[in-house]
Amino acid sequence: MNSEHPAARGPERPQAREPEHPEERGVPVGRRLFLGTVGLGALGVLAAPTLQRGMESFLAGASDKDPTGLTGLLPNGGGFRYYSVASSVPHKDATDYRLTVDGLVDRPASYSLADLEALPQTRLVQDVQCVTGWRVPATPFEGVRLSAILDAAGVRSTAGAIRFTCFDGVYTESLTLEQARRPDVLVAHRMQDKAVAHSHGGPVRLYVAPMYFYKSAKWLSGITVTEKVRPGYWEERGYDVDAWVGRSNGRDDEPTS
Ligand SMILES: Nc1nc2c(c(=O)[nH]1)N[C@H]1C(S)=C(S)[C@@H](COP(=O)(O)O)O[C@H]1N2
Ligand SMILES: [Mo]
Repeated sequence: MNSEHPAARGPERPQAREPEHPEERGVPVGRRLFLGTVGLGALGVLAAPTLQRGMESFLAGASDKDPTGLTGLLPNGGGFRYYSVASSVPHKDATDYRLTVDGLVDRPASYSLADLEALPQTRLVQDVQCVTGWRVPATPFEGVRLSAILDAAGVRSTAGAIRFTCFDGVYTESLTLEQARRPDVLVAHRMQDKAVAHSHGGPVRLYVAPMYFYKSAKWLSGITVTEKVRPGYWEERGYDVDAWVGRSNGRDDEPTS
């Protein structure tokens, strides 16, 4: 864990959750957090509320340190909020952007932006849902299916998962191989029918349509095929690895009972 980051500092540091209790499955999140609190005893009392506030307290921390007060307002356009766990991120463009593919593959590769643009393109339009509650309806993303990049690399039979790394130097994400091969998972270079802006993770970000937006790693620079899932940045801090919208520890819907 990197103690330089506001999210990793101080009494509000999100605590890792114990593995999910079986009886929590499928229960709406408010109820689930309550059950988790009871089930986990003293640890739960600390962990559940801090987990719930993890990303918000991170953002609050970022704006506290910003004398201009602009961080908290960073609109990122059309209902999006700007998230970065790194305080500054280098800018990359068509001249210096590279995406490397390595790990348990027969043909490691390095793609430029032009290489990615030359491959067959897929455009998806679905709602973006952040685990902290905000949603942006019907957002177009366009790029190369992750499955095509994996097929080109020749994934070995021992492989079971993907680890994603980012040129912010901090953020990581993960998917199982099965999830990564879904047709609604893209290596995206367009968002809202424009080139992905730097603030949105450009020139290339991951887009995992069926999952909470934290799975959609910005400033994507590495795809490593691994044997097992290695939990990503927010997952190490308690968020679900399987981040299906409405079926994981987010807040898609209020409890219905
Ligand atoms: N590299 C990187 N990717 C990231 C994040 C981050 O902090 N760093 N935050 C995630 C979260 S929690 C969200 S909601 C979205 C926000 O994307 P946006 O800034 O385009 O709104 O990016 C996701 N991908
Ligand atoms: Mo998020």
